[in-house]
Amino acid sequence: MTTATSNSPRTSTSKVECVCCEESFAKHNLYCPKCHAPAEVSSVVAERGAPPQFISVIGPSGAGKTVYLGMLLDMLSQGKCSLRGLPNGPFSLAVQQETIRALEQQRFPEKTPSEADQWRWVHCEVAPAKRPKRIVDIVTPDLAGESIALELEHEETYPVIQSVIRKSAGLLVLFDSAQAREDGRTEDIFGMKLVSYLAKQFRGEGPLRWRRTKVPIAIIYTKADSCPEAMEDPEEFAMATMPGFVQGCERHFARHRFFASGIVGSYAMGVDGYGRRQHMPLHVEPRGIIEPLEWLMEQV
Ligand SMILES: Nc1nc2c(ncn2[C@@H]2O[C@H](COP(=O)(O)OP(=O)(O)OP(=O)(O)O)[C@@H](O)[C@H]2O)c(=O)[nH]1
Ligand SMILES: [Mg+2]
Repeated sequence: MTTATSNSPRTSTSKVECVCCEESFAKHNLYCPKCHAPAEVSSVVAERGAPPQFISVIGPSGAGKTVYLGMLLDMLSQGKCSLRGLPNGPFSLAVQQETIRALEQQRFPEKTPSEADQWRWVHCEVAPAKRPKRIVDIVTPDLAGESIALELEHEETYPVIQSVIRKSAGLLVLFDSAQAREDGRTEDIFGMKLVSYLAKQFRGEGPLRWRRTKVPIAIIYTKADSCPEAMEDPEEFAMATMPGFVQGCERHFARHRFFASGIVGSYAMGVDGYGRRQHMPLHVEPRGIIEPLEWLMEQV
């Protein structure tokens, strides 16, 4: 994709280069001392020797990032769709494993903790089924929505979020469709903050800063299994519920497209151990999961 500029991170016997911020640090560290990305991810990427593409999965807390990413990885690894994917490194299986295990038990995975050292990372080799040699190495952490919100308010609260976004060759931005329908104003404000943050990360300095970035951005309305209007026409849904965000995308992103996804075929209402009402997914029926990534990969 257009903006992934760096080469694959290098390792020497005693040092490794951070896959996110390119800081060189001693191998015995667990995390990059500058941006706190896990050293294991940098080592595995370096061993592959292929330059990775970052695809960031971002959105507010509860947008469905963990569920989407877990389901996407599971579908890629099953090899039944138009894209194929193989995870690299045992750490890459954690998000998929947790999501699928939870869904099998008719529940959803836990909320992602806000501490950066708790985030699960994924390094996955993805290629179109029809062009298996056209491999793209995708790297992404499963970020916590609360941490993204804090980073939008106070830049560099989470240096790793900034590093990952700056390095990204494509973005998957998720919003909860039911939330957008019921409280579009709140989602729109988050969306506008996000667009201006992203625009700043990609714009750079200098006289051409008014130009739109070419980094492709796929906007996904999740949970559209319970919001048919989002599934029917995601772009029109976005304009009706989040007009400020749509304008921001048009102003700053030359390549953006709206999608809708959902993984639930049917669900029941249950009560958890704390007495809280919870959705229980009885039947999993993924829709619209692969298409956004497929579109992003076509922009490479
Ligand atoms: N109906 C339906 N509900 C979903 C779907 N995906 C997620 N949910 C619901 O949304 C909740 C939040 O999903 P997560 O994937 O944990 O959200 P997240 O964006 O990772 O949230 P943080 O970890 O807090 O950033 C889940 O617990 C489910 O209740 C979906 O496809 N359909
Ligand atoms: Mg999560």
